[in-house]
Amino acid sequence: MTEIAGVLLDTRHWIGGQRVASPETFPDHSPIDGSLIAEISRGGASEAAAAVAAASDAFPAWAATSRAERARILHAIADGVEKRLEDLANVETVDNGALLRSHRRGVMPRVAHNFRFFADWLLSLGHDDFETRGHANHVSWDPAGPSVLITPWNAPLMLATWKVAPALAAGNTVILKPAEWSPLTASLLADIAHEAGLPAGVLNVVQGYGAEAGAALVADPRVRRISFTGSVPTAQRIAEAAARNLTPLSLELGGKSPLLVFADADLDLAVDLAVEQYDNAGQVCLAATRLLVESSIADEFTARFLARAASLKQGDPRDEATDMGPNIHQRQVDKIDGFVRRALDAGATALLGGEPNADLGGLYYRPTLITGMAPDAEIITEEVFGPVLTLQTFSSEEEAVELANGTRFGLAATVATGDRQRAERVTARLVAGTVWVNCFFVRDLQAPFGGARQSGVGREGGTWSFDFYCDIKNTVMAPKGWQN
Ligand code: TXE
Repeated sequence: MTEIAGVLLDTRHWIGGQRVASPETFPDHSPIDGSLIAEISRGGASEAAAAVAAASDAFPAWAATSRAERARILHAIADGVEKRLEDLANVETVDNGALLRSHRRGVMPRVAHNFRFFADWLLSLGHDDFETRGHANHVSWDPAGPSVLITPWNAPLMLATWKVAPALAAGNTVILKPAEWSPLTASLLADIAHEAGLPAGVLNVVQGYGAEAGAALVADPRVRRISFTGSVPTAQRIAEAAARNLTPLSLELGGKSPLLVFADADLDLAVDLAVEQYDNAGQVCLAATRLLVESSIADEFTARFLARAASLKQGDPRDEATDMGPNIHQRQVDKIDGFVRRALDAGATALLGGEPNADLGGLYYRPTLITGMAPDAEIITEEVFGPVLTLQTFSSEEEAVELANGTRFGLAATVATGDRQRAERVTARLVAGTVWVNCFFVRDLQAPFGGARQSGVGREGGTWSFDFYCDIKNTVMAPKGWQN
């Protein structure tokens, strides 16, 4: 057991209802100060195979468990999350560096809600029955089988439970592989699920590197669903492995989302929306990192934005007064800084930031605003995944839409305008999985979530999650041929 943020944790895998160690471990560092906080079991092919075997063995009984009982256990897991909310929030903050106040008030309550929502959804899920020329036609949602869920480090437990909750509710068994940079709350989730009465083997957690544990899991032919959130190159590798077994997969990938600010917008609101994009130190797939502002208001918008952004307090994410914590890992900071350096070398200007915050140590990147780059510059077209926004101007609605749709991504878009008709015209033309108008990050689990273009394949949320995790079956019974 390891003590982290006052919480005792078991950092071994959780397979078939038991803690299992690997011969080797890997180090887990806190982004707050770079210190080593835990050694984690380093899974590979044999742990992956054992977890898939456990999930396969547990599947028939869990699939046959009544919906009412599955829903009851999911609610019990939500109760456990709420009971251990402080532990989860503290451990997550030390592990991934996101704000403690957000984990306490926003993220962890939503983790519990993920379980409650899908438990209730399961109970409301009907069967479709209709008649076809006298034949009884029936559609059912059958559990698909063992499901591999591979998750990233920017919102570890939140994104993991978006997948775990619907997969379990649907009657599937799960092998969760959390990101190696933030592996800890998955381990606590295994304890909570066990205490809630989830049978052994229904939820398994395999720790390890993507190229080892992750690659072995997605290549296993016994796996019936793969759901992944992460980067495009990793998604391509996973899709290749899935293609060999024709395993259905859902991919939630990166973005380069725009915020379109029209001259008729409420400028205070538009500035608030823009500054909000620095949340979680910019490590949010949905973040509207490209500010597209109508030329006539660009100077005033920029002045107000810079004044607001200057008041952001960067520092220890455990401090209530902090607005922006560190980035996850030195490798990520180097990557962010590389994007910024190359943009500046090519002639762009940093109106704000543009470097790590040397006062706080190398992992804290200053909130940055870049302008003066070509429309096809790397910093406009590639996901930076740090607190780096770009500013471009437009002179017509046509040009705004063209710029907004001008990348290979299509995860989200945000529009600030005071003109309802313009909102309707523009939103209809944006290529994005989610479009917000005069708001940002309003998420309802009933709504579909996912991306167009290279931002993903498939949708998560409500009925879309159930359709993905189930084998949907049509049964047709003739009115003849019966003996009783
Ligand atoms: O992601 P990876 P990384 C983007 C963001 C970021 C970049 C790189 O731009 O800068 O990705 O982040 C597992 N088989 N996003 O390198 O590699 C890995 O262990 C199976 C956007 O951390 O995609 C981890 O659990 N699994 C994003 C998970 O994949 C493999 C969130 C994600 O890691 C694997 C995170 C393999 N071969 C990063 N290789 C979003 N959409 O929100 C790695 N993994």
